[in-house]
Amino acid sequence: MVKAGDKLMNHEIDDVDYVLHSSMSYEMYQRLMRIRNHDLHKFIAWVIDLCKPSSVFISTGSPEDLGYIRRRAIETGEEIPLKTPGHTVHFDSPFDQARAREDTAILLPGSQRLPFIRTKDRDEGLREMFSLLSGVMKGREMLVGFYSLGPKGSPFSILAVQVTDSYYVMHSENILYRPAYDEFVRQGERVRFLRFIHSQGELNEMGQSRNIKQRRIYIDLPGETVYSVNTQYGGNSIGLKKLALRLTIKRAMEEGWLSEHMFIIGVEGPGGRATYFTGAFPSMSGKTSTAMLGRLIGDDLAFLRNINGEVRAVNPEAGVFGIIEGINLIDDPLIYEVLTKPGEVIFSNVLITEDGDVYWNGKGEPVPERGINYTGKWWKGKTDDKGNPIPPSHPNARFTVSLKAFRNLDPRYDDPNGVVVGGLIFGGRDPDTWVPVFESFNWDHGVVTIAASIESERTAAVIGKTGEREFNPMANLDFLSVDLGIYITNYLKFGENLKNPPRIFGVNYFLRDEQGRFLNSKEDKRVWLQWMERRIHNEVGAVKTPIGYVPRYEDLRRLFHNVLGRDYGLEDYNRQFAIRVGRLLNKIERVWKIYSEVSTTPRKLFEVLEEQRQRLIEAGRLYGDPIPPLKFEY
Ligand code: SPV
Ligand code: MN
Repeated sequence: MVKAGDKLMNHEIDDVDYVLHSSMSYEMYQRLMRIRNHDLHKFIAWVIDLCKPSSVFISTGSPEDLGYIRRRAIETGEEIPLKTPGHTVHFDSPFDQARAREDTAILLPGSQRLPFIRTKDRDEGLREMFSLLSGVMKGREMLVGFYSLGPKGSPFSILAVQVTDSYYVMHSENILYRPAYDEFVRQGERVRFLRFIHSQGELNEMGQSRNIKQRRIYIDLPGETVYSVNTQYGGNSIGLKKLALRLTIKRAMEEGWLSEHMFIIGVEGPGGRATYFTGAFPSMSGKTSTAMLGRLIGDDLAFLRNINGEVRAVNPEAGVFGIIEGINLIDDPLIYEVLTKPGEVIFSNVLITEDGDVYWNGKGEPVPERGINYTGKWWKGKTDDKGNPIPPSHPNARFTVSLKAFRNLDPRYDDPNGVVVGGLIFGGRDPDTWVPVFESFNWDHGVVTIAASIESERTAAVIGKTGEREFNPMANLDFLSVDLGIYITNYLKFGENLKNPPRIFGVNYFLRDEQGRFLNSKEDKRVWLQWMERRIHNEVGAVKTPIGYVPRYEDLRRLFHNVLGRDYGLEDYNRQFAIRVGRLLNKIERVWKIYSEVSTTPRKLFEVLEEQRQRLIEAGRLYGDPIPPLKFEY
């Protein structure tokens, strides 16, 4: 067992130069030395000393270096090339197909605890981690990559270093993030950077992490370091994605901005104008499909800052790690095109067909008879140990691709000043409570009753049973690294200093009737987006209800005609937009209870919830339950 002394904990090591010199080629050493930052040198030497790689590759992000990583990913079998040029497939272990909540923890000193967040004693966690990482890279090459979260040279952006022994992980990051070796060289001693250390650990004969029981993902806030071991699934291994989010949320709290689990899109309104929205949805709840309806800036993460009284946003990422299940030519033509044309795409956990192509669940083609998937050889009717059918691809199978591959990319996706945000959208899988689209009365009301109150049925993006209703404020709960009450307080404060705060909207694509049938079709969200776009420009009125502003029937009827070319019946409107008083009151009760157990919850939250409760009770007394929206028009 490695002893975790202070030196080890603080990434300190003697003989930095000797370690660096003796563990890598002169060429690699020079690449590292070109960055004049002693902290960085110390850190790299420290990881080498701990993980004992047999060689080290320092990536400058040049086309040759990117090509080297792509080639090695194939040579080592981490990725399998397909017949379409640029396409490869990576397989994770059957037990490593999604984010592993149980194995992920924020390290905190002593017995500190945070509500809803898995925490672990820092000393204990680091000791365990160092022992798992000790010598883990023997016989392997250690890869070091430099990236910028956000456009290079932007006031929003944060630099990061990834160390990994997986070519697949680095290949993914080369697609998903902006290479920034030159930025490190330019900033030298001034660089403050996030640190990510990953090892896939021992592999089985299929090249999958074998020691899943020892899978650990530990987030060390003071050192701005995340450790990840014995896992390959992107959400656990790609440091700059959800692991970095824990660190950037912490920084955002300290500096008064927002680091969010949100897409950023431009929605085209009349005359071709673009109005920018961010959108937060729990994974697999319509986020990507909504993002694709606009001009794309980002599909998953956003940094939001108050710049001169306006909210501006940038995407820390430069690519998409998206869910592939159900993507087909009819419903998602833009993504389908990207996934079927030649170009750099990493598929993960899909089926490789006999002719070297890919198949995924819901591709809109006949299911192949056989192929290869994450369980090895696959055939129609294959079952697991418990006799459950194994589908061709995993429900959380993914694709990794550059944003530049998308035809609907917004021209301002790399703007260092970001785009002005007109509206924030929040949604979840809610069968019976929220209406399909509505707008809050103001910032605080939206933050509290919409964003901080999201509940959603669990999906396959997380290991565990699907379908259960889970509380998921801002769709960001899985990634919180700070106390929930403080996170909410920061959100409310952020709104105080805005000259023209963005509107806050709630959406719900999953409303069902008593028989479990969806009340809306998939394409209805196009109409909701157009309604929100018009609201921001004060071009449509609304019905004032106890939960906020709801669309007027005549506006929706017009929009359904213009956007989808179809009728929208009054009956549908009344059913979809009914105010479900009892259910809404129950929801307030659930949310109230949760926050009342968080000691740092701002008083404002309870005030806003209480006002909403009173409005609902009063409306119920006057009009019963549910209340057709027309009742509120007078
Ligand atoms: C999500 O599950 O929210 C994702 C993929 O975007 S992951 O990287 O696993 O978080
Ligand atoms: Mn996500």
